[in-house]
Amino acid sequence: MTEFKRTLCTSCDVFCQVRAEVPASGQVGDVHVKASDNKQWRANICIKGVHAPQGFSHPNRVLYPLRRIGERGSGQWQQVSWDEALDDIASRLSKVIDKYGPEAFAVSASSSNLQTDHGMTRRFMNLLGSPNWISGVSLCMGNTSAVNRMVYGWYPYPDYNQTQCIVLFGHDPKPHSWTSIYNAIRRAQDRGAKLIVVDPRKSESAQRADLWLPLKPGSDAAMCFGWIKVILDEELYDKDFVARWTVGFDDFKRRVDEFPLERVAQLTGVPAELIAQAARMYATSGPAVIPWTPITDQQRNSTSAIRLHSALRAICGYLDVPGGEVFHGLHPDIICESELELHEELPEAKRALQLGADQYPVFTHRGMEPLRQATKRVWGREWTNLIGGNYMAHPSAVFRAMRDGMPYPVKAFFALGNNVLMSYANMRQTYDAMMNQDLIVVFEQFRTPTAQLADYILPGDSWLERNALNDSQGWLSIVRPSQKVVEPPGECRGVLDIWFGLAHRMGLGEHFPWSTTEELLDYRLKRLGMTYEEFAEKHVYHFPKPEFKKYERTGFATPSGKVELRSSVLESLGFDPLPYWRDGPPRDERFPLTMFIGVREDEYFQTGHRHIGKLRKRNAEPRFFVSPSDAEVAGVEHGEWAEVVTALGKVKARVEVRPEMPTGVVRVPHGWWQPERAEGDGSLSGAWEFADAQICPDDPDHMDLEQGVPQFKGVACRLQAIENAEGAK
Ligand SMILES: Nc1nc2c(c(=O)[nH]1)N[C@H]1C(S)=C(S)[C@@H](COP(=O)(O)OP(=O)(O)OC[C@H]3O[C@@H](n4cnc5c(=O)[nH]c(N)nc54)[C@H](O)[C@@H]3O)O[C@H]1N2
Ligand SMILES: Nc1nc2c(c(=O)[nH]1)N[C@H]1C(S)=C(S)[C@@H](COP(=O)(O)OP(=O)(O)OC[C@H]3O[C@@H](n4cnc5c(=O)[nH]c(N)nc54)[C@H](O)[C@@H]3O)O[C@H]1N2
Ligand code: SF4
Ligand SMILES: [Mo]
Repeated sequence: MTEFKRTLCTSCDVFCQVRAEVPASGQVGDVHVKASDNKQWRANICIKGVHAPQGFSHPNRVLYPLRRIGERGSGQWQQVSWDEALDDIASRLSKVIDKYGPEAFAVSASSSNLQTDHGMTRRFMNLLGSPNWISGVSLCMGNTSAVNRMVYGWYPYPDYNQTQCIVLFGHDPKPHSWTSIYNAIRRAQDRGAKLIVVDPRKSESAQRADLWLPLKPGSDAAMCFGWIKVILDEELYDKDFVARWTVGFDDFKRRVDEFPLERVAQLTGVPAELIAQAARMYATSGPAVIPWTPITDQQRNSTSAIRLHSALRAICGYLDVPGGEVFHGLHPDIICESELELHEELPEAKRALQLGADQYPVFTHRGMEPLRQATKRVWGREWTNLIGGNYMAHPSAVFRAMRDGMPYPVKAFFALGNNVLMSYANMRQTYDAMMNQDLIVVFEQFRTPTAQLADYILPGDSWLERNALNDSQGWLSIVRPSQKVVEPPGECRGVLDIWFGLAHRMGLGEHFPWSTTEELLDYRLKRLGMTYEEFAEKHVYHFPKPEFKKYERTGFATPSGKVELRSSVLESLGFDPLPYWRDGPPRDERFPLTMFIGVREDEYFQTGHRHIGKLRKRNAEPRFFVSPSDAEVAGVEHGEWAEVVTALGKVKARVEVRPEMPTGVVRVPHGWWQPERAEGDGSLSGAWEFADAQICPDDPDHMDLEQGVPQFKGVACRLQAIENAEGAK
């Protein structure tokens, strides 16, 4: 009889539950991945999930630990055993620490690592004494969680099943992009919920929306001010909630009054009447939700925009109510990752050394410190790390310390399931930073451009080859098991083998009393009195009884215990306590257009998957989307190779003339390189031609003030034919 396992797909970061057929051969390439038949969770699956086995059985997969033997980046490797690799890594890491201190050790981790490391990366670093952990979640949801906590102490999740109105600020889930959210939105619309889409482009979601607001890229914060102005002026807000549960309303209202609709219309390019209509729809349709969106995570006014989303939820009374946005809290009976991370073990003096916290504190230890007591009061723990997005160092500051040794040297760097070089702003800086390291370890499945610069590549297992538990990194109190389907090929292993192996070699063994992933999973479940195996057999998901309006019992986890429309935390960090609008940066006539990075591609997750034949066939090359008139002005034709240039650099792709693109706006794709290209020729397999990170600036003018997130939406650029390019290759 055919055996199926219940597995969570982590080929992207929405973690659909799928059914995987166990193959007789035991080979990952023979696994069939199918939609789950679980009625309550509904069937969610996309082409990346279906073709994952093809990706994991690809001949280029790294199956054994590799040690660099030539120059860094030369593509010359020697296969070594895990023991040899870990012995040498432990010895070289110890040398760096002896010479420069533990803070000279930095780690960059992705969502796939966050899903599988059960807090062990932070645990190892905290015990060692390094605060310099960074992640792509600093510009995707992790930072949203940090800002949300400053307003009302936690990060809520939309109740799609009962909501009456959904507002998408740019976020554009599609059948093959964040499939489970796409399906949840469709179901909500089918039962009559309204959909409002705020997007410069008529996206797929915009085409299905009741209202579409085509704003200028980067103007989301201004748009929110407009909505709130209407809601306050027309008294559409929840006065009782505001009176009882918010602080700073009068100051907040005065700030909002600086945004009459004519001004907002001018800042956003959307007619005042349409803005007012959307605001009324949001405030009066019944409980409404503004799902998380990466758009406001990646803007120059990011902190203000996220705070204004939070304020909208609060003043309309949509927090922690059915159909609104719900505070899940932590699962009471499962040992959470925050508990395992041991942030309390990192000495105060080391926390103070966290890179970038002086300038951009929001998601760092310094930014989170004022919330510690309140978090304990409401959620029972001083240290809670939501979406892995709290207590992080600032990425650009870490790369500068790696490159320049300032304010102190960082000389050992680990990249865990993260194509670092291509996944932050300013790729040249990241490259220079990596070239100045004594030790680079990359934990990967493939020889990505980042891995090509490593001293060691350690081969990682895949989601079909491991057991795991998932609670969406603390966002949900719903815990789901993910069952191993086949044994990993070659010597691929989980990330825990790295930390357990290094801890034992570096004198931290007593803090890592587990020898396998399963032992750690058993430990996490011990309060339920079940082993992992029993749990995974018995439960598709496990959650405590939902409770709404928990704040009536506990208050909010902010210093005042209320929703802080005027933020005491941001004020204590030296920032404007109210949300604001910051104009600029000044226009430069060399760059007449505006670009945004985004519109995720169905076939790939971020920088990955381009080696999978069936997917690559559907989508072979990177594409700019351009309006017909901009293509004409730039003198480029549909289908031709062209460049987008910003003040920082340039990137190459084919021109795709698209009628839905607004004039003046260019879409640049994220994450392109060519895995089929040999390594070692200096091109980093095409990353130097195609990676968007080359044109994303991280200077203060292009960064948000409080978090320092780079502006990926709304950067000045020009589009040009390749022949005319200055310094073209
Ligand atoms: N320039 C730029 N930077 C960005 C973005 C952008 O648009 N432009 N987007 C940002 C966003 S929204 C996000 S979410 C982040 C995403 O950042 P990440 O989630 O880190 O995504 P990638 O950088 O593509 O790296 C994923 C790598 O992990 C490897 N991998 C996948 N699964 C596993 C696994 O199970 N084990 C191991 N060991 N390795 C695995 C893949 O081969 C791939 O190389 O990037 C952010 N950074
Ligand atoms: N297939 C696939 N699915 C994915 C991913 C993937 O790589 N591949 N990545 C996942 C991840 S990590 C993320 S973060 C999400 C991202 O996916 P989405 O949340 O959908 O975001 P994007 O694709 O970056 O851009 C979506 C929309 O934002 C609009 N936009 C551009 N600039 C602005 C602006 O300034 N304001 C507003 N309001 N809108 C703007 C664009 O026109 C576009 O329609 O997708 C997830 N889903
Ligand atoms: S949307 Fe696709 S890639 Fe993402 S978790 Fe679901 S099946 Fe996997
Ligand atoms: Mo993301």
